[in-house]
Amino acid sequence: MTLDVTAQDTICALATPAGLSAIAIVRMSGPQTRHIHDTIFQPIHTQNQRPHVATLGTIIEDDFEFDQCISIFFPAGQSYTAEDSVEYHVHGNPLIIQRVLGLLCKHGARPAEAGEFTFRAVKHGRLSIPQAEGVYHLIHAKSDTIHAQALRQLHGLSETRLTQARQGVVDILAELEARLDFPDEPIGRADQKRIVSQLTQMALKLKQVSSSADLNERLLCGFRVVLYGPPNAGKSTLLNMLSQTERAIVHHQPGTTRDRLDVEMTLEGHLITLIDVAGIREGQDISEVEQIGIERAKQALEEADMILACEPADQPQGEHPARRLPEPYLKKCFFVSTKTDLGEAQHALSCRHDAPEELTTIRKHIIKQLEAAKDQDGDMLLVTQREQVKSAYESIERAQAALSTDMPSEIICSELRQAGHALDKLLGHDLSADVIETIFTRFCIGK
Ligand SMILES: Nc1nc2c(ncn2[C@@H]2O[C@H](COP(=O)(O)OP(=O)(O)O)[C@@H](O)[C@H]2O)c(=O)[nH]1
Ligand SMILES: [Mg+2]
Repeated sequence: MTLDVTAQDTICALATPAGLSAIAIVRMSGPQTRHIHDTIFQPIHTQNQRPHVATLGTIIEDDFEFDQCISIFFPAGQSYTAEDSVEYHVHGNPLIIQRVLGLLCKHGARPAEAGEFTFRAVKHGRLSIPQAEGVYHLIHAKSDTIHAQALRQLHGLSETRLTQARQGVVDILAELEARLDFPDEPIGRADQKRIVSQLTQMALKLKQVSSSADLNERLLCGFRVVLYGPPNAGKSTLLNMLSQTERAIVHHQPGTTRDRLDVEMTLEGHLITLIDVAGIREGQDISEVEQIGIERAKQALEEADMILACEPADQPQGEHPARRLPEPYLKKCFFVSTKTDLGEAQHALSCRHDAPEELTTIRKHIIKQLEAAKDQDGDMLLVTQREQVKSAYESIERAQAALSTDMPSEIICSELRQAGHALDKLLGHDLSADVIETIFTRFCIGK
């Protein structure tokens, strides 16, 4: 589906889940809303429905009553989409819902595409893209962390670093362009040293947002913890204990786990995905199926945010397969002694399948790693359009290089404009208008 940026028509959709419910909400938005609403809705206690006020009435056509319901009318400029909009709180019978939607369409509305109400809110400047993504995550959040972030984002609180960087772009562009465009005005020379330091700050802010976005996306999908080790180390047992489920098959026969198993759980409000995989071993007697399982286990490491390397206390302490992993993986490893009731524990983290306090230690450790991995100042940003942020900081870095090598101002301005446009795509502002305004207010050009 592609949403039509130029769409001027009126859309309608069910805003609540399909199926039976006490109340269902049908929404409509667009220029024909007022007309369609006046045609099909008759208030019961009043002649004139007031905006934003829940009003009891009937949905009626040709004397046929569809439902008695509440409607709320939001005039253009004061609605979610910025267009005339209305909500009908009808009785939640699919038959009624279909009839109401059918009636709206008969009078000129059309069924909305998925996400189209929020898309219109962005198109009309009511929401920035990060705010719209906040709305998405508010609906889809599976953990307290993401829920809290979604709200911050909806309120626009997570855009600080982006808006600060953009403001920097506007200010510097105004300074440089004022001198280019109005050479006869007595503006003086630009303070090159200050601009370089400003650019450094801006590039840093954007780099932080861009690099944190990767990890934040991980937090969104669940911080991934892979249980890794030899067969029969108690990995599947540990997964069941941590997730308090019986999802993984546990058996004394080595090689029981073959397919990868992902189990989602929340830990102190964070979404965690525990990943159980086949045990790693080498030898002639490995079947083809077991070998495929081992390969999948190794592949799972590529996605791991943390590797719980399980080292069984009851097996001869040879070299643990995790110790042979390349450095980037090794850094993510935490060695846990498992089956500690059967032998000497080797590591600070240990686990016996019936020892809750040891499991608590492991849980705390996972949280510690997750907290350490999060964006340090906590100002995470959940955006799918990360390439805009990346492209903005790359342009700023090029502008900085151009300035340091005394390139003409035109080149620096062109890079800054690219950075500004990339940020505008996210934040929905108008760079040119802001630069012109800044030039005229700051430098009093033309007086
Ligand atoms: N005594 C003891 N046995 C355990 C412990 N953890 C797991 N086991 C047993 O070890 C065997 C292998 O466990 P499993 O979780 O399937 O190991 P995996 O191959 O690493 O997934 C099973 O018979 C488990 O019951 C433990 O802490 N103590
Ligand atoms: Mg297993």
